[in-house]
Amino acid sequence: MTPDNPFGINPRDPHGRDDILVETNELHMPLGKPVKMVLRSKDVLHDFYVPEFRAKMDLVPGIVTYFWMTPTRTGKFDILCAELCGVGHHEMRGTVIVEEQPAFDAWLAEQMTFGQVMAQNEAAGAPPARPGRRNVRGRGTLNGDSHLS
Ligand SMILES: [Cu+2]
Repeated sequence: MTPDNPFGINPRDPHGRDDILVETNELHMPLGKPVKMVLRSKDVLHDFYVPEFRAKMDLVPGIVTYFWMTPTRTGKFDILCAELCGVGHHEMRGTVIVEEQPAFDAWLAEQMTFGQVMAQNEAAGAPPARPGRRNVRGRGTLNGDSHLS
């Protein structure tokens, strides 16, 4: 994981090419489908918290933490950091969007795979693993499960 490869995906691994990269603070979830939140921190202790979910989990540097949930109603929900993590703590906000499967599928179809990002960057002479402007909205990968990193 580097500034030029924020997801830490090995560009030489063909199995990573179909990973869908979502670099945003907007987290989409399909209604009624179980989601595994896989959480990592690159710097200090944080805490992923969505009050309406009645669930939160620490993000601990060097450890992968997780929890499972199944969204039961559609809507937009605030994501908060529930750990006083530093001077940027008040800016650590995001949004969960729980939507019906067709809306989720349409959103997912707009996201680029790692292979597409590498091809786009190669054509532009940019670092191969760096998501382009189209996807620069936050952090996370989605490939079956949802991940925040
Ligand atoms: Cu914080």
